[in-house]
Amino acid sequence: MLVRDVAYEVLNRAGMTTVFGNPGSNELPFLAGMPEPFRYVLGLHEGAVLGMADGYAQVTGQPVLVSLHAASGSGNAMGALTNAVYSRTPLVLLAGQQARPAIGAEAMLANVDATALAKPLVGWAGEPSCAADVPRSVAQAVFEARLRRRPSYLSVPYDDWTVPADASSLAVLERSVERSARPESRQIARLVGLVREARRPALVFGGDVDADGLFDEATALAERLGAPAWAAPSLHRLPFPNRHPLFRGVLPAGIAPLADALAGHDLVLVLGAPVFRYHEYVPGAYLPEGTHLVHITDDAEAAARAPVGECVVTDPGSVIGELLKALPDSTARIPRYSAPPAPEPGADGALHPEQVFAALRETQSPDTRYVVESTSTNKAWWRQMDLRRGGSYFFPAAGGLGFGIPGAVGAALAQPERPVVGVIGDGSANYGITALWTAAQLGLPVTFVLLRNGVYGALRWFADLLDAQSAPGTSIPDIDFVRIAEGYGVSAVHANDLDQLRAVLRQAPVGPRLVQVDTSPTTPV
Ligand code: TZD
Repeated sequence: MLVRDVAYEVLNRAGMTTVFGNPGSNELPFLAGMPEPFRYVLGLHEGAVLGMADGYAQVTGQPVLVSLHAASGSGNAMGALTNAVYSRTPLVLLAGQQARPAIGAEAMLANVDATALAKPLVGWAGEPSCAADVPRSVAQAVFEARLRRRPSYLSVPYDDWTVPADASSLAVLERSVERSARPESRQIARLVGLVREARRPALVFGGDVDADGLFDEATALAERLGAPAWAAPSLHRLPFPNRHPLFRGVLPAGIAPLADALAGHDLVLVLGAPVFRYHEYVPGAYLPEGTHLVHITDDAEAAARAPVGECVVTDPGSVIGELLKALPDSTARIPRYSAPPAPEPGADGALHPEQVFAALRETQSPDTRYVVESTSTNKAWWRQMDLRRGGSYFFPAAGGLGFGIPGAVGAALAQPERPVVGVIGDGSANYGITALWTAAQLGLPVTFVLLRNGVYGALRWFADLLDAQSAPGTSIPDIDFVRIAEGYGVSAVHANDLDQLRAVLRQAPVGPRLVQVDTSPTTPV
């Protein structure tokens, strides 16, 4: 056996047989030994490669290998990596390194100081000290990604892969590493006491709740308490049915408005989110007067850096389960799900984004996964959508554009049974556009709804907020996504009115398709 045979066996046993990559010379000796049942998904740019892997891993919940070309490929993936860090996606980035004897003299394609390159984004970065240590290092990268719920980075010199494996390195194949951290009974007792004593408790759920498959449990907890529920700010996955009568929406992402939203609640229980991922800087008190915040997360770093609150670092699912066991049913009657309002009308021959979203709600299966990267349409989106199933909503977790199209492709590849719709702004589309080609090559039945407003709408809104209206570079007229999509092999249509849009959306896609819609400007808040 060669070193690479052992490495592939490590990956195989970890269930990591779908590899996303873009190859270069340093990676060829590894890729040349790829055995059954591995499959290599080629992306044309590393940003798209990483975004596809992120979408895939978020849907499967398992680590995914990303093969990158040395420093340049890693660099191209870096923007997309910021999203994977904040969605806590367990990616393993494997970067091809020059041959060992050529690294020191910095031959072309030497990844100089490779372990520093992806820091501080990755949780762990390594380069094996010798070929014999490669299989163990691959296993370590996988375990690190899974245990930390954060991407890891491994640089491997290409001459290592074809060295005969050291017999002792086979021991790594028998390893398993699991974590189990349940809350202690005294911690549960304190929480139950706090909740029981609270006069007006409120719940805040984060993306981890959806990632951990706790969507229905979160709903059950809110109903049990009869307590209002918010989604944590800067949301990347929806943890709660958005038209549920107890749902109050996504918390605002400024310090002062977030505190205002929670006014009147003596206890706020935050589960599966940082406290908090703010965005626009609006200073103020972190919490309203008289509000006590309890934070439950398995993310020790998020716990340590939070500016406010009492935190228990443990598994949110266990806490929800224990609370459901301990708390009596609420006597409050839960009213019915609310109906969406009539959509806003468009202007100047363009549709309002609300009309587009209403058309999606009316025509798409309730099972649909939406991968959304349309930045000024946030308010319109939540006004019109009715999402009642876990795993229905994905957004770039660090706000780094380039996740939408690739993420939708990865999600569709991971679980073909659930339909996938990418809702993509005309600005956002350009950062991950090459993933259209991968979708076409794989024949994935993804629908991309391309909202063309001709501007970086969210930046116009931000410019108003920051009194920076004279900033250049926020207009992007004259991009024809129908022709671009067709160039990548994706069938595409320009829907000119609502009837045509609805008619197109009613047809089930056979392969990838793009629907370009001209939309009128709106604001995210
Ligand atoms: N580059 C990257 C990689 N990520 C970013 N977030 C930005 C630039 C800045 N940016 C935003 O934060 S929103 C936005 C940009 C350029 C505009 C996106 O335009 P869009 O959507 O057409 O997709 P809207 O609805 O017009 O805002």
